[in-house]
Amino acid sequence: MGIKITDTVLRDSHQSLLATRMRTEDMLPICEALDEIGYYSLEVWGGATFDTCLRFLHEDPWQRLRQLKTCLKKTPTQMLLRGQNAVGYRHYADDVVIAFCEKAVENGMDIFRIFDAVNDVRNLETAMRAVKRAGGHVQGTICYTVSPVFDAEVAVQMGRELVQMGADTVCLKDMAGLLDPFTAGEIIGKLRQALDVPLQLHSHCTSGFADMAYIKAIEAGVDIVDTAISTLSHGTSQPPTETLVATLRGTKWDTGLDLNKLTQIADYFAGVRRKYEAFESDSFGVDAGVLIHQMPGGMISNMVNQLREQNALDRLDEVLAEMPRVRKDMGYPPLVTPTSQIVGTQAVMNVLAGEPYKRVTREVRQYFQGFYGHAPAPVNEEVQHKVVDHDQPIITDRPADHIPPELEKARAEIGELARSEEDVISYALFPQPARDFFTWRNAGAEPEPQMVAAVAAALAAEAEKTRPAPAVDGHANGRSAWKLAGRQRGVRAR
Ligand SMILES: [Mn+2]
Repeated sequence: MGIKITDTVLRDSHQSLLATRMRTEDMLPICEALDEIGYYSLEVWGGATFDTCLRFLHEDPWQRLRQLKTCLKKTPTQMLLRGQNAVGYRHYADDVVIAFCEKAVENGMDIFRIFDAVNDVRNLETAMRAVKRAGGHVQGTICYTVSPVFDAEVAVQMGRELVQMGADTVCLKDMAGLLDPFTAGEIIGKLRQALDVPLQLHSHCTSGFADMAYIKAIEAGVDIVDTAISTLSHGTSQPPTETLVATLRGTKWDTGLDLNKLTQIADYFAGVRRKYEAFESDSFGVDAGVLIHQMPGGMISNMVNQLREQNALDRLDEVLAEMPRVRKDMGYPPLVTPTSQIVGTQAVMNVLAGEPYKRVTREVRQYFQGFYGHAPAPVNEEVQHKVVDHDQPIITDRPADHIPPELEKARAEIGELARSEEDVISYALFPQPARDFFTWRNAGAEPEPQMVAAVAAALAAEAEKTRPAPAVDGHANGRSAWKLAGRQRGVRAR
């Protein structure tokens, strides 16, 4: 059976390489050609793209989806959904998650890759059920992580649960590029034996493993892999589409895709990439450091920013040593948005405060209270006792059962500014960025022209040099005038 390909060029590849800044205007002209390739799917939407549309690009993410769907007549659209976090950074009430999934299907989304940051399947239930009911394809997701409590057996167990819950396909998602080739072969092989549904693999080239891991996974029986068109591949992005197509040509895994057609697409995106050059991350090629510290690239740059803010960059080594201890205390969560930021920030606080958990973030308190779900391993009870207020209960049931409905409250709050149900959902997910966007849109403004943004960025850059701002997504890890200005606008908007 030929290997099927999901191209990430419209989502993860520009999230990884260009700080998620690619605009719809740069996607639409190539959609007809993309539609002719014969991809399994095109990944077009996710948390960071949704957020960036509202926050930085002054674009309506729903409109982007509708426009893409109009041009992609044959190729299924695919998105990444953070389970109960939908496309945001916290657990939302069930009514928001359900409304989001229903409207996403209605606006043209076909395949939903649904994951949870701590691999707690209860956090996937509502989204999976809503997508199924709306007629979408549910891809249940296992987040790959390197830890003493994650292995092929754990992955198989989770895969079985996902299929029982109705997953049409199962994805092994390696968000940090930590999956080495032989482990990939082992896990995919065991999943293949245990599950009857198609298997997909998603990885990143950050450490240099991914191209090799894909081959071992293909030998072990994976059905679909995520690649990026060559001109937006490698680095922290996915392996190049064309190289895999050429590699498999003439074998039993032949993708059947046409290299000449792919070349035209690669040429087009070479031009697009130049347009967003200022957003390019500073790291090129292989980050071998990942092989040692096993942390996602964006996580380290966030910790560096936080230390720089406190004038404590010289303590980075202590923070790097503290991070695994915090992760152990927290029961070895996979390091993916938002857990990567939660663990990283706490490691910084532990070092700077001179005493572990003397100061904790709200997120850490909630995590130890159970509001992110079951950690993969038991949390450190001593730490739990220290950080959770004594009058606060520790919850062990599904976290979203503790969140009252939110949609009607959001509708009342945003009032006339919302023009559609989609607007209400955008507001429920990202209150301030959505309100700012609606206000700006109602003023009759056009999408922010790129050149104006560039000039503003250059002017702001000097003042920005000493002030780090929070990264919007886990992959963006460089510094440039563009990125700083974008973040600065985001910070102001909050
Ligand atoms: Mn990814």
